[in-house]
Amino acid sequence: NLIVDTREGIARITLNRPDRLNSFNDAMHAELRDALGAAEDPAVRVVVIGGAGRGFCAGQDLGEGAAAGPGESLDLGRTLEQNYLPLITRIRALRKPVIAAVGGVAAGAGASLALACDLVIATRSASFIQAFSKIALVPDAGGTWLLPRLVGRQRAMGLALLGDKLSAEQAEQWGLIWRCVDDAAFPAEVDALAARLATAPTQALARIKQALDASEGNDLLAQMQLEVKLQRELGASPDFAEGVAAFAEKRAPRFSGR
Ligand code: LHQ
Repeated sequence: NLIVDTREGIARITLNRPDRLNSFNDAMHAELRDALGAAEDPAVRVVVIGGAGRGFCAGQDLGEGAAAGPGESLDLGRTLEQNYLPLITRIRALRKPVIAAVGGVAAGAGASLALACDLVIATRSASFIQAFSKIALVPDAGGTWLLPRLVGRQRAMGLALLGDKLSAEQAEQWGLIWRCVDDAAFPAEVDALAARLATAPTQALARIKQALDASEGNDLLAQMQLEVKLQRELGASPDFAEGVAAFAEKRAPRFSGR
């Protein structure tokens, strides 16, 4: 259900159930948890999550057993607690950038997965669908938290209440995603972005991620105090020494990620 390829500091994770638009079953969740665990290895400096075939991810697999039959009840909360909460928290906690490479539709919890990543790059033909309300559910896997923070209350409301398809171009204009690129250029653009981040000062990137995430709950003073702590740590890092030396010597830095 998953293809993992780790080389040159880049862990590429591909959701691989293309005939179901890479929707999640328990097995794919378990494999993704393992892959993200393995990506904690310091040799991995950036993670790319993409989808096989024409879609990114259509959220929860709505096949067999997805809804209760007459007189039955089904605990969707348990699926979220066991699968989606650990997935999203793992991505946010990972001390390196995680890129969502969205080469097609991202729907339901598949959209939440993409939006929980640190940078989202998409093909021009890709789209984002808050499909939840269409099947009488609420955006989950962090959706109700992520959406208003990314695009504001009004656009979040419109997306979540109506569940219409949002084009990648509109998503970029709204700030829901980082960039959308022409379909033909997409693989090269994803590679270039990943390679750039894989040769960047990883410890600094990890702390940038930590600080931006912490800002959601901090006031200005608390946030500046966090910056003091993080900058103090980074001041002792080999990559900071290398960055300053490279600047003085007017050459490109060679960051080790330490
Ligand atoms: C699928 C799926 C899918 C199975 C396409 N499952 N087969 C929910 C419940 C429990 C707890 C946790 O949280 C959640 C959160 C959620 O994620 S709820 C939202 C779940 N996702 C959706 O509601 C999206 C459902 N899919 C669609 O609306 C469409 O497939 C989209 C708009 C994404 C794409 O449309 P098309 O490009 O027209 O493709 P398609 O519909 O023809 O799909 C291709 C195949 O993939 C098709 O199978 P088939 O055998 O007919 O070729 C679909 O049945 C299958 N597929 N999504 N989620």
